[in-house]
Amino acid sequence: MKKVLLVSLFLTVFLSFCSNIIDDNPDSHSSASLAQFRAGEIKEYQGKLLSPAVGPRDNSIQGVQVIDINTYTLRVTGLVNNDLVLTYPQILELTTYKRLITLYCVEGWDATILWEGISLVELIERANPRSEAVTVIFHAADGYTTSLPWSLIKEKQLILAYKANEIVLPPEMGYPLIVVAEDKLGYKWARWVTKIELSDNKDYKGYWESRGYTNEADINR
Ligand SMILES: Nc1nc2c(c(=O)[nH]1)N[C@H]1C(S)=C(S)[C@@H](COP(=O)(O)O)O[C@H]1N2
Ligand SMILES: [Mo]
Repeated sequence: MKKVLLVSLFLTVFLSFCSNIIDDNPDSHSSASLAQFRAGEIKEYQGKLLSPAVGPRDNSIQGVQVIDINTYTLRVTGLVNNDLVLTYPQILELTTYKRLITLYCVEGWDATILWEGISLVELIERANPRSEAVTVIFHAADGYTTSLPWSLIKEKQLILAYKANEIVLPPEMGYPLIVVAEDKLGYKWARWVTKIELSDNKDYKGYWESRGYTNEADINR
């Protein structure tokens, strides 16, 4: 009798161990909550196949950040005449824009996603930037920073996205906000953005830029 108990105990432990391995998603994100998150995610847009909003990639400097939206604010500050602090609901009230844009990482992968969010130009202009402001520095919740020329943001009419493939941005993709830095390498796509700083330093270097990656970050296609 003891033997039977031992064997069944062993089997139970062994089987749950196996199912843990099977459950384990190759992309390292736990499956149950993610499936719920992704309900409603579109797979195709205007005849083009989309990449999943959460892919098999995570090279964030401090791992995925989980933001408490109730205390979250986005600041626009630095060389501006009108410092702005916006809550998430206030951000959602602004005019929305949709763009189908591909993110290219220096590691070689890319992701084509339908982004939806607000205009960076409209947002920054609300803060009334001073004429000396030439660089826009993005600060993120994980301490990451990167920057783009203010002139480039205007020229390309860049957006700050809160949705990907029609679903609320998953934490992995930068919830609540990611910079959709069209035509620039992935390291310019700041996620979990908390502060936008206008600066007169045209040579400002962010996290990866100060570690040898070019400040232009142009895609080589
Ligand atoms: N806050 C923050 N934003 C970030 C990063 C980061 O580490 N922290 N990594 C960048 C890089 S290198 C890329 S390629 C894109 C997508 O990163 P992912 O591969 O981790 O999804 O996010 C960018 N934005
Ligand atoms: Mo990257």
